[in-house]
Amino acid sequence: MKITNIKSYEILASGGYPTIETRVELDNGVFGVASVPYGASAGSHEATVLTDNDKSRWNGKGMLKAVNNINKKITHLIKGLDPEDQRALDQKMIEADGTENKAKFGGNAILSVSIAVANAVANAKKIPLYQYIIDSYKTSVDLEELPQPMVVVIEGGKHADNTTDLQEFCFTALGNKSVAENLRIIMESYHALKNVLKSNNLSINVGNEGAFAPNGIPNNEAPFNFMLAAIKNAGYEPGKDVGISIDAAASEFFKNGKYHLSIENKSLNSNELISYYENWLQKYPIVTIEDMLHEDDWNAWVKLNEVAKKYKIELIGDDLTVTNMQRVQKAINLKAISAVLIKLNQIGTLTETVDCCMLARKNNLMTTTSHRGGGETNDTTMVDVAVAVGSRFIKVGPTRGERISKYNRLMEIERGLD
Ligand code: 2PG
Ligand code: MG
Repeated sequence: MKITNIKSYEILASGGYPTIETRVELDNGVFGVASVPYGASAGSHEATVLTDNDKSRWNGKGMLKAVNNINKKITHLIKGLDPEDQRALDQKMIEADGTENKAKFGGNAILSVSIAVANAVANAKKIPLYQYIIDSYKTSVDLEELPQPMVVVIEGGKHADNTTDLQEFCFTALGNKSVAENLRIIMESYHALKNVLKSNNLSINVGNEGAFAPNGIPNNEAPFNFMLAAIKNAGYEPGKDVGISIDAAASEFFKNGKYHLSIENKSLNSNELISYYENWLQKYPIVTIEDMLHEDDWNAWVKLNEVAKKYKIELIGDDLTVTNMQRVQKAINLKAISAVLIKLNQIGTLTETVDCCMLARKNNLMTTTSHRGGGETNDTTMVDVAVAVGSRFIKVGPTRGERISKYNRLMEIERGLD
């Protein structure tokens, strides 16, 4: 096979601003399409999301520069090449970009080509994308154990207004039920949460990821109690049927060496913040905690990881590790985490994403593959990647088309249709 044509263009992402979609065509007439998301609380070590900065369109958030980089530069680079050599293609784009963080072409540009090529090959071979990833990277994963849902049900931080300082509270699947069963149990609990919030006089508006964003919530601990009540009201047992995961996205409330919890009027140093969290780890059925500290507060991460281990809770790096092998390796060396969040657009190629997952697995770190809060699309590549690398969870919001497309894809895979 040969790559014959590449075409990129702007489409709308879930936040109402553009993102890019790319269509790669092969000499046999088969094509693959991919669109890429971006974050609202992106880590500063992530691959660049190249935007135009041209204030005359989309408030500067247009993506024509990235589109042109594909149509004019990347096309020349990879036209005529063998699409099955994904590693070489990705390497070629990385080298031609030549920067640490894909600032020249844009991580958004490079990733959309990378996954569109993979989709094209999977289509040509008439196999599901996850199967193609398993075959071409030899991930040797056990398909009996699919990733399970980690559903964001309350969101705050940068994803909503006037609500918790912490960014996400999730219902996480427990036990060895099917994806469809776990999703039903979690979504019934999510619907019960609506009534719990209402009866506490809180709004049931939703934030960026389709989770409730209760305006005026009194403190950062309140969501735990609302969530426990919701699980019970739905007829399930917290800690047995459904667990809780949280993502503080703490880099967002860290300023001048302190963590500022604005709804509680508190400013804490790293040690004080760890004690503040430990109180919750003791009390609630928490399964995972993520980005509880600033993305470069390495020493504090090491301390928190020891605390989390005491309670058998997984500590996930997200902004800390940004799906980047160097940062994940550093975290492994320091024993700063026990798990890694995986987002393709944090690093910008399929190959680097899969390599990062394999590095995590070799070192017994569990992975969770995640959606993005800034602008998502209906693209479901993240789900196929999660399946192909054996992620334990996928983290995705509970409502809105661009979120449920992920769960529907996972259930489609579970049904064995694709
Ligand atoms: C996160 C993500 C997704 P964002 O921090 O895990 O929920 O948020 O995409 O805004 O970085
Ligand atoms: Mg996060």
